[in-house]
Amino acid sequence: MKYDSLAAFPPGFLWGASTSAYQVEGAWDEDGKGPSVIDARESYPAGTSDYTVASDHYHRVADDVALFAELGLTAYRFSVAWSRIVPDGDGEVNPAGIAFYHRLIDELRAAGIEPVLTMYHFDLPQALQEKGGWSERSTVDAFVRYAGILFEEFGDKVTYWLTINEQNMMVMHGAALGILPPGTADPAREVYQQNHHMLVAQARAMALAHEVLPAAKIGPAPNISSVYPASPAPEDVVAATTFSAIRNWLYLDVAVHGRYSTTAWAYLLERGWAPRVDHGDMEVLAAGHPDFIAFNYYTTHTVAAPLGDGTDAGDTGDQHIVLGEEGVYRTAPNPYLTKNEFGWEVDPVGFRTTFREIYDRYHLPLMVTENGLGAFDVLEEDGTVHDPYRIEYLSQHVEQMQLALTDGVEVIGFCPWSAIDLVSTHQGVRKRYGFVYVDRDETDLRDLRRVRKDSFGWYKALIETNGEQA
Ligand code: BGP
Repeated sequence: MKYDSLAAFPPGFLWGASTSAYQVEGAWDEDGKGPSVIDARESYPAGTSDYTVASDHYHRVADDVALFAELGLTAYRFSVAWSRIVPDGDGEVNPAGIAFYHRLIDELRAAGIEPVLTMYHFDLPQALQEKGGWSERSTVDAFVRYAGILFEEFGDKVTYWLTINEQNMMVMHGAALGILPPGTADPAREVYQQNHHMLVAQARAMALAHEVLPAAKIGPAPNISSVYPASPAPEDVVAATTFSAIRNWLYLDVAVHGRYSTTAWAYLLERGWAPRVDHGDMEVLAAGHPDFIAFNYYTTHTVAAPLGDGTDAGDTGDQHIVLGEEGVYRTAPNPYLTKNEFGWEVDPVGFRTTFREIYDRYHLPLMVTENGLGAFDVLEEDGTVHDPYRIEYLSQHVEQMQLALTDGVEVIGFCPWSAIDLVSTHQGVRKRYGFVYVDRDETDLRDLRRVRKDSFGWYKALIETNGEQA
């Protein structure tokens, strides 16, 4: 379909940007914060920094929000560190942690920026992990209690709530993202039990939000992307639909409809990984309704039928590069796509397809909570940072988002990753995503100075014109 003209972004469209607590805040053990699984991680990829200081946002929150205001953001998506609010996950509440997020939210509101709050972004309190983490039902209760604390404290200041960031990536890459203790027997079986518990926790949190905050809007925030068959061979198409069910719909079907995707459930049964579903769980799942769907999008995936010869499977430890699963699907190169410096395929058109797939399936408003390009940005001697590659990536994705809007998809916001440079999940500080450069490297914190990149000016102009690209 080719349109003569594209639909305009609606008034009030949320032009945002995203971060997460452990990647940006630092102050990992200050003011009563408890350790999270991220802080307790034993090792980091060779040569990369830990998260103890990150971008030092905790100490620079007012200055950072001033920059976001200058950028013109109308929304800012951030996460609350669970262990800042409840240091051991389910015990006493930490008033200093609460105060920090009040300060952040108040600064945002004063600047006219809509807060979009993620309740949990990979950083489970370590104390809960030591008690079994998401394998235990008690973690479900702890999450719902934590959600209740957030609703009570921030409910009159926050409209948009996200439950769990990229639950699907935590499940599919549990070892990489730290939810599975090393040495877990039968990790895949365990991780799908954890997944079920997270789904129950999410449904209860959504129901609670609607009970105590009638005006709130709450939704899940998985990473969703279209899956292409490597060829029109029917077997490749089956592999692609299987992978899409396992990767995408398993999570959203439960969040929206309160039931598992048929294909995903068949896969879990066949593998012997179907979770134990307790009496009452399905009712709980059915009672949790999202008001919108948030999703993160970086790339698409292309898969072929498995060969079943022992070579289908692999795992790079990077959630954006999938290498297949023995007997289920195998990855295939997509000759139509280029790759970024980290081997992730770049697919703006796939963004539009992903929008359509989600919207046609659920008919709920969509908010993009991550999309962006990681790169080795350079701070020039004259204090500038030129990132034309990021501008190109984002403008192509905005164009496809506008096409999706024109297709009739209800898109309510776009929050690229990331508002400011932060510590990446896989490649440390060097891999940068922000509109604002943070002057530090892996080991040398230098002055952590903030520098506006060229993309800062580009995004500011885009927001000022409500998405009209030059
Ligand atoms: C998403 C995570 C983010 C962020 C992003 C980029 O999966 O939700 O926290 O890390 O990916 O990934 P990376 O930092 O590995 O480049």
